[in-house]
Amino acid sequence: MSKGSDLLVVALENEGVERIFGLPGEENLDLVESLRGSTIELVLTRHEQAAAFMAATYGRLTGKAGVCLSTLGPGALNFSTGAAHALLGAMPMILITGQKGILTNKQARFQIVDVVSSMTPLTKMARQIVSTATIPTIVREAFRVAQQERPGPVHLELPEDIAGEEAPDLPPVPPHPIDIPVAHPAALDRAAAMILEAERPLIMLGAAASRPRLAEALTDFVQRVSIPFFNTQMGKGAVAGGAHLYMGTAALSERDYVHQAIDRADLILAIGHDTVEKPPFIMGPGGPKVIHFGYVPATVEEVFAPHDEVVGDVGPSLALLADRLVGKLKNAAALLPLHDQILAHLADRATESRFPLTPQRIVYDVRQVMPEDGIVCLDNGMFKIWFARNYRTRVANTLLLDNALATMGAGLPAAMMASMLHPRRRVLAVCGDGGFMMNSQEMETAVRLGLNLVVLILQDNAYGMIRWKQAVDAFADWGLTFGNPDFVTYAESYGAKGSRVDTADGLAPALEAAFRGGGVHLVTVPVDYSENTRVLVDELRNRVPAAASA
Ligand SMILES: Cc1ncc(C[n+]2csc(CCOP(=O)(O)OP(=O)(O)O)c2C)c(N)n1
Ligand SMILES: [Mg+2]
Repeated sequence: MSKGSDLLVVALENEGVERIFGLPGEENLDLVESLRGSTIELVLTRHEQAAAFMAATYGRLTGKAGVCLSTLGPGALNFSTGAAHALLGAMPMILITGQKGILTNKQARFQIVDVVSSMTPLTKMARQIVSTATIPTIVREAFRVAQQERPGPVHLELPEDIAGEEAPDLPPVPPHPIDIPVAHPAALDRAAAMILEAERPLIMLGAAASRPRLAEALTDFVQRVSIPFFNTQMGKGAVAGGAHLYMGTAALSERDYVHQAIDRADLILAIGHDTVEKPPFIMGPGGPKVIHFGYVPATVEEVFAPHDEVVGDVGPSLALLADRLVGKLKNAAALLPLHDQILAHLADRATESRFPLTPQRIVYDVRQVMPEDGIVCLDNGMFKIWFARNYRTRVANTLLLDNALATMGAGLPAAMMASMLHPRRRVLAVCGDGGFMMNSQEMETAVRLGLNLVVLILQDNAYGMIRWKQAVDAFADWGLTFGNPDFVTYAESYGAKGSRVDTADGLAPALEAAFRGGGVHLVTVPVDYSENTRVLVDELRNRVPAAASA
């Protein structure tokens, strides 16, 4: 005989789960005991939000659902932001929460909130487990739903009496192979005809282009057709070795240098675009035609309404499309002449020796110390726009950012997960002084786990991005500054190392030394955000829209 929690753990092992991230409460103790005798490691965090961000990042980087665990009420509610991050970001994840007994309950309403209802709008599926007999199927179904396109979070609530209830040793349900259908030949023929007719085609790689299983096929497609491409923020790095075809990243919705190419294009092949992202460009009458390529159909928005779509397993579908195009594309390179001039703007001031450092210089220095396969995980703040625009990526999923929920606080947990999955690669978290402090307690977790990880904090003593928007909108500079701990001492108090950059040329050596030293190392650098307005407002405002000058 087993008990409910044993069946759950066997079902998780059956799904290949190796780790669960979380912070248990007394309602989870049967489950914790079942985990003790299992092959699954319990990774304790210091806040449930960080556990959820880690599980989400596991899902994002592997395509397999990451698993996190919390108690009922307060702990479960701390999962909310992580669930939303995974839902909007299409990251497969299973959230398991406890609950008081549902058959008998001697604690009245103590700590009880309706967690399943709170999770319903934040997940693809939210279910309470009401009987041990259903555990094998419900877990299999949870993983199927979480991992199937479009991936996302699934919530399972395990009440403590069901967890502790005796149950027969039911076998888990084995996962069955799933092949996603390839696009219909009629859709491929239609798309091929549109592309062959286009005079100035351009490829856009969106968030779904970064699915781990797509990297090779996408690179292959772009190289076979040789059409220049740009990417959205979350599509960054999806194509390897395409430097000569890369036209930039659309971190703003209009007027940026990359929009010189977008505005001139007459056809955009939007591969894996997900409208959860801040729009990479605004569709309107007279603009380019758009074909959506995706695992799932396009959503239609005020700013995005594709003219055609090719739905199906993206990699194999693109291979079939390339078969129809190769050797017949006369205009593939039409927009390429814009390449050098667009990218030249991004190099502007990248090596300037000003102190505090400009965001351009910080991005440049980070790129110098990160190998091609190094992984940079961004928190949310002003620097995200700079990294998205200026940081060049050559390997899939080497710049992880959240341009969907765009939550602060995920940078450090995401980097911790990346470091656990790729212990031999350099991993850097880049955080503002605001976002870092939202989950800085996880420095303890990172040290306890013995991770190799560098955390770069950009210090402006402010919620800089909001302060910038305040200035752009001509509001008074008010209410958005704060004080900080001494970050070096703060890092040291966790048993991590810390260093402070206090010269313009000090950042790259400090990062290099931190990586060579190993362990968890925090580097703090003051940032000069006056460039935000000089470049992102004044300079771009004066740029003549390409369509007008074409
Ligand atoms: C959880 C959460 N709270 C608030 C916001 C709104 N917000 C976006 S960026 C930002 C400021 C970030 O400050 P910091 O981390 O210091 O980065 P900076 O912009 O100063 O570089 C805020 C408050 C958010 N995205 N997420
Ligand atoms: Mg700040």
